[in-house]
Amino acid sequence: MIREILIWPDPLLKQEAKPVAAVDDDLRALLDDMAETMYAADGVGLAAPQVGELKRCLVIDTSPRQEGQKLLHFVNPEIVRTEGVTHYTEGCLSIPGEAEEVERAAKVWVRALGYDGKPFELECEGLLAIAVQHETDHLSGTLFVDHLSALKRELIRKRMKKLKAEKAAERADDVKKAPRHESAL
Ligand code: GNR
Ligand code: NI
Repeated sequence: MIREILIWPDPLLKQEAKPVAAVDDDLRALLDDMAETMYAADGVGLAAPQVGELKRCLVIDTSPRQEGQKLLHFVNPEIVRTEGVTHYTEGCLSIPGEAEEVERAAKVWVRALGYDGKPFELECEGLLAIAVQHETDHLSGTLFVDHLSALKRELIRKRMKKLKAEKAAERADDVKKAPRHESAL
């Protein structure tokens, strides 16, 4: 099932996500929804808080832009080592239409539980390293705009508020146009 992606600013996106207690069928259903939602939105990653679930899990698939990659699931991920510095122009599905350069570690080692609940450690470079840092940031309520100057962040906040107002107006309009339910006649 495709879920609705929250648009920043949203109070849920600022919160710290809670550790996952068990990788069970309920969690796997959420991970499946997240992957479906990420692909539908043409993203390379998605963190659970972006669909309103304050759980420490994420999905990443950089294969459209990175060779040899595939869909990866991370439950309770932890970056255990970083190396080097790089700059990357980042976007975020919760901040549509915006992209800004952010400083990140060039290489990261991440430890997590997989889709099967088994622990693994992965060495990440390139876009995958960027995505892991961007997504784990989401789990602590941090978005790429929090790495920008206050001026840039406030400009983007204004544009997002306008976008959200437009979306809300569109929705109200859809309700008006929709044929009435029998019980409402
Ligand atoms: O789809 C996404 N693309 C992207 C590009 C550069 C740096 C980070 C990302 S992650 C983003 C999807 C998203 O918002 N994940 O939280
Ligand atoms: Ni994001």
